[in-house]
Amino acid sequence: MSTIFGRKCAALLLTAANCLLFVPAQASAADNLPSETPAAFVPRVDTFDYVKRQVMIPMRDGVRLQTLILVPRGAHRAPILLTRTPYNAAERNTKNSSAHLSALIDSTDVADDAVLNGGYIRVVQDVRGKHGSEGDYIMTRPLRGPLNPTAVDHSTDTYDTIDWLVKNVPETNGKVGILGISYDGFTSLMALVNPHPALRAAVPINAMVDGWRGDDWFHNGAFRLDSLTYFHGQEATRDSAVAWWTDHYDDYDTWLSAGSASDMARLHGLEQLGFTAKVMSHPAYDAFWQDQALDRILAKQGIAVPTMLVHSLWDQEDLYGNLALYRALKVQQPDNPNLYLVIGPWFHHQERLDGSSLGPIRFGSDTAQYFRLNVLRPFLDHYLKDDPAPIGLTRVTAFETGTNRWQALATWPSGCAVGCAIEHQNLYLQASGALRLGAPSGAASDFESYVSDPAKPVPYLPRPIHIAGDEGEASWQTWLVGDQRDAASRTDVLSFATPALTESVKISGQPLANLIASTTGTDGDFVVKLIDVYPDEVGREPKMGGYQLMISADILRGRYRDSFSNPKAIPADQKQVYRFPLPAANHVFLPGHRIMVQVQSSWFPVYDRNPQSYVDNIFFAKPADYKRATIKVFDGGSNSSFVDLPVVHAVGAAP
Ligand code: PG9
Repeated sequence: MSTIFGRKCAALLLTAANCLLFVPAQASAADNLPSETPAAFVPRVDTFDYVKRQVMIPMRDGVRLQTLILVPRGAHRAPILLTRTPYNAAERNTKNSSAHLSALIDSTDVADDAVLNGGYIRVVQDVRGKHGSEGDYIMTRPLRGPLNPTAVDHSTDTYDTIDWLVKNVPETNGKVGILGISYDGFTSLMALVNPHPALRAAVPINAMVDGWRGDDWFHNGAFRLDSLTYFHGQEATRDSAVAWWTDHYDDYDTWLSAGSASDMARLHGLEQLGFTAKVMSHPAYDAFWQDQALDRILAKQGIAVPTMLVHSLWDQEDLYGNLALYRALKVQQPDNPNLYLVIGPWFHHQERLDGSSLGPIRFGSDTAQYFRLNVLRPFLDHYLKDDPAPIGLTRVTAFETGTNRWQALATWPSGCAVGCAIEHQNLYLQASGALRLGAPSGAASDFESYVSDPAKPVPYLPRPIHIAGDEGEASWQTWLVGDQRDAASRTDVLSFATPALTESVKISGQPLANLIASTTGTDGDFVVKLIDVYPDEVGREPKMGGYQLMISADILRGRYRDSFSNPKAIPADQKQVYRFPLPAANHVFLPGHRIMVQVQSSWFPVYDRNPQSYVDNIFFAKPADYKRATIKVFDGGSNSSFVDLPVVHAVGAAP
């Protein structure tokens, strides 16, 4: 660059200050108006209470991953908290430009307390193929092996990253913890496969563990339509900058008018994305899904790093994974010294936000803050600090809903710390909408019926459903606690309820749906919802009068009733058993409340519509395949459908 300083002034031997005022008469046009922008501006950051470094860390295959490192100023022998994300590390932690770390590590970061008050170094990295990182993006990239023939995966990338961090961040004590929510929970779990020796703690929160069984993509074979918008956001571009478009205000109309999931995918050009084709060619639970399910993988190899699994009871995205993993690990090693579990009354990722309420359900205290300060922080400090305090936590910390209290437990599910036992009891669906704990009554031929029409599927929220934008986002987050009265008043939803309870009923663990049903179709979905019905009027909370709160609910695609990997048509008009576990609950139905079970055959547009006539692959169902069907749910004598409840009973002292 040619500057006045460089040429004219130097000749005149003027000081820089004088030179600024000197305008040579004979200067050429090019020399006259130099850029006012320096070649490289050096920002002044020495007053900041932190040091920020943005580095490209090389992986074993030469690909470099963009990594943001935030070090509290003056940190010395500080542990590192690492998160690996597809959601833009730089955007997440530098969107606020401030001299204060507290403005960068805000409520979007579940680790804020540890970093701001505990002196941890915060590191956030873009996974390969996303945002500032190099390399190829593969959705939830499977481990090296048959599904991933390359030499790299999230396990190796985490290993290489930790190796670099402990060698290149002078302020660290060499101990690293990994934590993250959802996708970042998945990457935290991947770090546990062949872990780096410096990895001393992991906190996978609401992690995606098995995309088919009950996390983001499917539940028991029913496809979650919003997955398509996610594929689009993640895979269309590296920077996730192309927006998904809609053509109706009401999502119900948007998805219904599109047709099948593959029709919608085509409408948005999703055949260009690698993962769309993979998902659509694996509708059943085959090796593609089984071999990347992290509960299976980690149960085989065990976990050698202290790990705190965190589960949300009303997780609208990853309701299955962490508890499935906990179960699998307990089977493999019942007294695993490295395993902790937290169960909280939250929606997906609410752990980092305010946890005083979920929709209209109030918990009497900020449960998320309690988790962050009293559970997460002691765990991290114990395993990552140099001179750790005793951990002071039991193996399981669970929030009991209904009574709204934290429980310190030895294992899950256990109901209470001492003095109780779990006894499975069947809650029988009975004629005229009755529901009964104990022996069923009536004749084996009794049934209730409804017509399930794919042209008018049951909406999962009252219409219009509009999830885009902040307001809509709130209804997505809270939909699992949405009032089920709208559903109860439809003719294609069956409701069965107990009388008002005279004493409380406490459940802990997974209820199990056991429907005995027939359909005039050759395929069909079954949704079973276990509901707490509030008393008709509620003094302090009048709007909760009669509220129907889902405690546990899920869907089963009928073709998978006997085998998740080998679907088969349903013989029309023949009784079949549809038996499937519902999500875990830790709930007390209080006196005056009623227990309700609802049964329906669609939940739209969270789940794609079952055409109700058997086709080879529902992703490609044609308009003519979608048929009305009459469903009979049997509810008498030996054919009574039921929900098996894990009921907690006092043994000796009250629980
Ligand atoms: N539930 C989201 C997700 C996780 C893993 C794979 C795909 C989606 C998330 O919130 O990150």
